[in-house]
Amino acid sequence: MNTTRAVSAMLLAAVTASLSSTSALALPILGLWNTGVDTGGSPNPVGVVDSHYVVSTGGVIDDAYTFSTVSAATPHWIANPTDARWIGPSLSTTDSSMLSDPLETYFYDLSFSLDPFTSAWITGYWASDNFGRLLLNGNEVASLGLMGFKTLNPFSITDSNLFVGGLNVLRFEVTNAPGLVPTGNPSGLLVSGLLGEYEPDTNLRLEDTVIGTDTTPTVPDGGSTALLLIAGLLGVVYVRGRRQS
Ligand SMILES: [Ca+2]
Repeated sequence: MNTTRAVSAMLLAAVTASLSSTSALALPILGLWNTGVDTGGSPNPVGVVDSHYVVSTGGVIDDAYTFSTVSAATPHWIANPTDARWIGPSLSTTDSSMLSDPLETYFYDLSFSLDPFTSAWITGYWASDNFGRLLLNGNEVASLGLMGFKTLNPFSITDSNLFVGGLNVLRFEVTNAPGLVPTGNPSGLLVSGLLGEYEPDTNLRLEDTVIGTDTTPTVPDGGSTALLLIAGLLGVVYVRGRRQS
């Protein structure tokens, strides 16, 4: 591709981006994985270590294993849905009713990145054994009680101010409470139907990538911005063409 054709392609991309900036264009937030799934999003077999959530307790990184909810160890947990699996700090591939986890708070962190955006939101369902707190970038957005394991509970994060450009951390904080009966007392987390979208800040992208060093604040104006870009890029095409000719 010669220089003129390359600049023409840039021109087309700039116009397309400018036109799209005047309407809502929602893109999926990548990296929002349900618990207990593989790299393709399919549920893992029992005992497999979750590869998406970074789990820690007491500042120490731990593994979170995939659970079966037909085990005698977890008879009170809501059944695994089709798109996710319970995960927890203990490996449980046997039908033991005495599985117990320490009375600790377990942090399940899921990280994702966002380009510059104008709005963003996340929805999903979760269950926890026992108490649960859900935080986005350190801000609590939902919580579950002692019996948080009995149902899949919906949540939504719609306050765009809680999201940041760059790295975001969605933290599921699960605290195992003392057991009520003298049997096992497991802890675990289930996240299902996790989805998110964001509307990219196309004006910011255009100014950053095309105009470059101009940091003067501008009032968003799709029409005049497009005309300035077209005029500027056509000038580049003309100058390049003159040099080549
Ligand atoms: Ca428990």
